[in-house]
Formats: sequence, structure tokens, C-alpha cells
Amino acid sequence: MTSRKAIRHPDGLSSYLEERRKLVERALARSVPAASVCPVTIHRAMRHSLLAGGKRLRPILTLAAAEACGAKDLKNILPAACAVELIHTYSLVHDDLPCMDDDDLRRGRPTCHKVFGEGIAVLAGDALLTQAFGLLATIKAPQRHPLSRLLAETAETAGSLQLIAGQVADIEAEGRKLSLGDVRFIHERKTAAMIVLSLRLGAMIANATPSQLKALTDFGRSLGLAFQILDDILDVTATSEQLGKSAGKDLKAAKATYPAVLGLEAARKEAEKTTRAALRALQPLGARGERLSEIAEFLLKRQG
Ligand code: GRG
Repeated sequence: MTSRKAIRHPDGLSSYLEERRKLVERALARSVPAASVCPVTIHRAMRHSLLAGGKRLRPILTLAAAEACGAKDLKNILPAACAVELIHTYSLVHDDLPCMDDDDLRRGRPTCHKVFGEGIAVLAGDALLTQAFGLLATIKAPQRHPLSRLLAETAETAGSLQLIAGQVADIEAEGRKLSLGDVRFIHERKTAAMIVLSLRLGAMIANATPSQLKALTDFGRSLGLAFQILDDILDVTATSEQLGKSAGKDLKAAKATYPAVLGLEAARKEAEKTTRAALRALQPLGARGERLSEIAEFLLKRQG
């Protein structure tokens, strides 16, 4: 995949991912009110979806981007790592609602509205999104990237220009024949934008230089697109057990996906090509980008 020689790390990628995932899980459990806090229904619903064991890709990228920019102490990075996971989880809770994608299974569990009802699920999503900004407000940001910048970028990414724009385009695409450009437009907003944000928040809190920030932004755009192309492919090739969500849904709903437009083989090639572009984007970071390269290559091979 890459011509660069792999640099040895004291711990392998899988133990790194496992250790970071545990760190994120502990921080997430503290990031929202306990299930016993009144009103208990909403906090149980938030925790049901948030603590259901997703891959935690976005927060891990936040931590890895900060490390790639020289951060040693991750304590000040964790609120941002949790914030991106809260926003991501909110989008999943709302996307699963009957008025959106109407799904029963997420992260291997019944979806939020299946357990708590639609009203509480809407509110749980709202509360997760709101709490994300509360977490960001606790960050000690460096002078180069003030807190107001971090908050503004997060609001723009979660708002009507990116994440919601992607969802709107996805809804309006139903029943229409889309070009590859249309599908890419949706994927860049629905998926890649949050991945770019995850990396940029970690980098900015670690006081990234302009060239480090640019490298990580370019990396995130390609990684995010490759991740979604793979997600499209796995919808066709993997089982619901492997995915922890309903497989074959895109196909059934005639969704805008890379395999639908290009076919499975060409979609696979596109995912590889886009991953290679992601790896090239990391070159300005030198050895410090090696962990992120490993993550990108690992994601290309994922089965769920
Ligand atoms: C704003 C309501 C609303 C929706 C935004 C994110 C989104 C659009 C819809 C969710 C469904 C979907 C297919 C999103 C694309 C991004 C994606 C691949 C999400 C799943 O991410 P993973 O695989 O999930 O990282 P886990 O559960 O591991 O965190």
C-alpha cells in the first residue's frame, strides 16, 4: 500500500487501539450525567446509545492527531475526543428514527427509540449534541487556536453546511439516479466532515503549526471518504452481526452508494486509491504521522 518503511512502535496497533478505546470509554462514561440523575429516562437513553461500544474511531483520531502534533498529556484532549463521539452518537440516534432511516439495530443493541420511544430518542440526541459543546467549553486551548475557533468549527461541521447538509442531500436523493459526484458530495458532508473535525480538534488543542494542521485536514478528507466507501461496501458484503447494525439496508432502500454507482470491484479500488491519498497527505508529518497511517491501513481492511 505505501512505499514508506513501517516504523516500529513499542506497542502494536491493536494494543494501541485497545488502550485508547478504554481511555475513551472511561471518559465517555463521565461525560454525561449518571443514569440515576433526574430525569432518569433521558440520562438512561443518552447512556444507552453512547455507551453501547462503537468503534470510537473519531475520538481515537482526535487523540492520535494531538500526539502527532507533539501532545504528551492527553487529559486536555479527552473533552474534545468525547465531544466528537457525542455529536456522532447524536447523529446516529436521530438517523435511526422512523422519520429518517428507520432502523432497529445500532451498535449491536436495539436503537434508542425502540427502547425509550421516539420523543425521548429525539431529546437524547439533542442532549448529546448540547453536552458536546459543554465539554468543548472546558478545554484549555493554546494561543494559536483559541477556544472560539474550536467551537465555531464544531458548530459549522455539525450544522447545516456539513453534517446536516449531507443528511438533507441523502434524503433528497431517495428515488433519484445519482452521479458519482453527487454521492461524493453526500459522503464528504455526512461522514468525512466529522472525521476532519475530529483530527483538527486534537491537532489544534496540541497547538499544531499551520502545515501540521493542513496535513491532518487533507488526511481527514481522504480518510473520511475512504471510510464511507468501505461502509458502503460492507453494507453489501458483511452481516448484521459483523456490523452491529442492519446489513443490506442501502441496497434495499436504493441508497446513494459507491457500489451502487460503480459496482463492488471499482468501489473497492476507489477505497484503496483514496486511502493511498490519505497516506500521502501525512508525509509532511514524517515519523509522527506513522500511527495515523497504520490506522488508515487498518480501516481499509476492516470487516465491520
Ligand atoms: C444529523 C440526523 C443526522 C444525521 C447525519 C451521521 C449521519 C448523518 C447518519 C448516520 C448513518 C450513516 C450511514 C452515517 C455515515 C457515517 C457512518 C459510517 C457512521 C457509522 O460510523 P461508525 O462505523 O459507527 O464509526 P460506530 O457505531 O462504530 O461509531
